[in-house]
Amino acid sequence: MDQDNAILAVDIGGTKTLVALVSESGIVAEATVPTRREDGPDAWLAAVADAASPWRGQFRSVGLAVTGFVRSGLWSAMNPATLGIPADYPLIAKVEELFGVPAVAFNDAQAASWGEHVLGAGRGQDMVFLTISTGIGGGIVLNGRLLEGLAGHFGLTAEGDENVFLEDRVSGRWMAAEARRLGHEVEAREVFAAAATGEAWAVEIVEGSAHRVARLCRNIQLVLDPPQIVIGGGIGLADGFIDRVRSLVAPPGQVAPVSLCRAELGVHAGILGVADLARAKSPHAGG
Ligand code: BMX
Repeated sequence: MDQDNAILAVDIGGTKTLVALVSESGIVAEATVPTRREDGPDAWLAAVADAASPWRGQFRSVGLAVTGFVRSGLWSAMNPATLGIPADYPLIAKVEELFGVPAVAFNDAQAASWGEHVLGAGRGQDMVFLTISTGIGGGIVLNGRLLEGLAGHFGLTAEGDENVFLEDRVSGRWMAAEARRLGHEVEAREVFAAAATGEAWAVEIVEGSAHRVARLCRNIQLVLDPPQIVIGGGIGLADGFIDRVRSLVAPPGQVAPVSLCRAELGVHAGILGVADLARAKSPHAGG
């Protein structure tokens, strides 16, 4: 491994945090820790430092892919229900102090889009990426360029005429809450398992979520008409979910089909994407 050119890549999501040492040829080592939602960002970063301690001195910069909004090195929640990040948390400054190397930060789904564009299902093509997990994140690659800022925050679009975010009616969190409302104390994973055996309450929840994702895909197509929409995330990749979305996405009478495909990099899209972005932002002196 070219140690001088390795990146410590970190993906902080609303449920778990993935920490990896990534060289130019791929992932060298990785660890997953839970994102302890109540503990706050100092504790989340301490857990990252702990997980990365075996790799001290082996990376030249840190790439962060984080749920929420990042601008000028400051990190904030868009939807505190996905993760309660305090407003304008000085993410880059804290990470640079913690690790003593430069850091870059991107939204988690935007980083994952870039990963899928460079190495995965969207290789070499323009694409829209959707990750359906704790929330719904997204990213847009147009003319080979990743759109940054708010672009791709599809989960925060309004749902119906209610004053709620789309992701609050689709995501894993919503599925578990809906199951509880219907008398089943289970997580999203178990909702899928029950739906697969035909339990009506579970089928209804999965269908409801898939229906709203299908409508979102149709709207994305009407705005951007990307060659493909790549779907990832724990819910997005759950058995049968994409097939359900596909069957709902093109009601009769509508013209062009939406091209949906599965993300190829799975949980690694964010860390692979952000490692590539970190490398591009601070090219190694030697090349
Ligand atoms: C929310 C928002 C996005 C994020 C998406 C997926 C917050 C904290 N997050 O829409 O920035 O990309 O969730 O996040 O406002 P994940 O945690 O489900 O991966």
